[in-house]
Amino acid sequence: MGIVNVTPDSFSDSGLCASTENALRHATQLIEEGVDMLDIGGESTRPGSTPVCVEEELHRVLPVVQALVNKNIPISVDTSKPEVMHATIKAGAIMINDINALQAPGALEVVATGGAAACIVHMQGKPHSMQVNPQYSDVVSEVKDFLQQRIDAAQSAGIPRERLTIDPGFGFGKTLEHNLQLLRCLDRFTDMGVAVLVGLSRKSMLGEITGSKISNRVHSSVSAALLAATKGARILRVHDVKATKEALAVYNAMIG
Ligand code: 7PJ
Repeated sequence: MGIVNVTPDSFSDSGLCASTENALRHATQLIEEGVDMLDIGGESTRPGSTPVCVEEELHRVLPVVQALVNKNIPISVDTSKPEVMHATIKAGAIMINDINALQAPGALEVVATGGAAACIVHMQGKPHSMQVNPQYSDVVSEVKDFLQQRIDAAQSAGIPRERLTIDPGFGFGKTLEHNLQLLRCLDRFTDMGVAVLVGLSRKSMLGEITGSKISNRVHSSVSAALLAATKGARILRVHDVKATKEALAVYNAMIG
């Protein structure tokens, strides 16, 4: 899954994809690199970020989705807002990627009636303050319990299990040690009977390990993505599509 940010204050592109045109150019490049799916996001969720209103988010995301649906590439939309989910599913998006795990009133129903797939992400707290002092007594069990509750809620709302994906939410209200425990125990999530999606690309936990700033996190991102794949992750949310695909090609060749 290749990341396309349409946010002026986006986490890694710093405004590079601020316009529809730039976002489309970036999406086209990822398609050329062999991406399997694109994740379009109009609201930055980096630690400390502030939310945008529905109108602004739709203004950023919808034209990009509309332009990409004809390109024969599956489109996911990174949003927590039911209005944005509704409009983008109508425009042809096949998946909703929600760091708020479809907890907004109406979100489950919009995804269920729209026939879309969904990624349910764990987050402790909210983006503006989630990294202040994250605490767990047992991070793996707590994240797992939350995701199981959301799987149950989604199924009750009429979203079939086959359309669900779960994500432990690396960096979303977690210290480096929490993130490492989750990665170490990723097989406990792949055991839950729902595909696991992992987003580690260029995240600050990689910078904490290597000391590299965000523009120099390609190698650590590819390593982390590969480790997640070996532990059973089925979808990797990445910035560096070509590099990640090559790492996966080596792994796949090895395991035959
Ligand atoms: C994730 C995400 C992630 C899923 C972001 C960033 C921050 N969606 N959206 N998983 N991260 N499913 O890319 O660093 O980890 S935004």
